[in-house]
Amino acid sequence: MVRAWYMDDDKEGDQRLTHMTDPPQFVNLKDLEKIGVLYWKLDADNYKTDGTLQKIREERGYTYEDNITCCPEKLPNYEQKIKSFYEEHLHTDEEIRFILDGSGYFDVRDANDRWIRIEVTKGDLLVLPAGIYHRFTLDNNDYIHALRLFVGEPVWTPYNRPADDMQPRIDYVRSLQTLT
Ligand code: KMT
Ligand code: NI
Repeated sequence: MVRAWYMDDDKEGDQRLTHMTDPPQFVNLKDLEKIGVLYWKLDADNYKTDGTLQKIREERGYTYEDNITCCPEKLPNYEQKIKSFYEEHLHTDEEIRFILDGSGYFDVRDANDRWIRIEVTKGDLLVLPAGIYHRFTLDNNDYIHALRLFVGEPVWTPYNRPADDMQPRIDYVRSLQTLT
């Protein structure tokens, strides 16, 4: 089961720590859906043949896929990339990641602009909607291997906050009214 929780206010601390509040305030999948975040648990060892990812791909129009491995040896410009993943940003399209191995945290802003930390591990398929402010960090295991999916030709460009005047942001904020 994927876990998600509200983050504490420690902005200076190590980004790779959990940053849970005391006591923890967990967030469930329904609450994530209300901010447009989608989640599926798949079998990361059999997804190529069991048809589950294929079905989601067809339903959601994901035509592109590639791999990303985040560790110093495999990721070109590792330090710079890790830093930019953790800058608060949005994209003009969905960010879709299927975790094949390792782990990490996707942080997303809720409707009240509070950070929710989503812990992802092997078998988690996470979809962040276009226009949501978010960021990513590795955890203390320092390793994640994921499939990146996309509708059409991939555009990975991050638009760092503030990007409130961008149309995908405007559309996303409007969509919150119907989701919530
Ligand atoms: C991103 O865009 O933040 C990433 O691709 C992070 C690594 S994939 C889990
Ligand atoms: Ni992103």
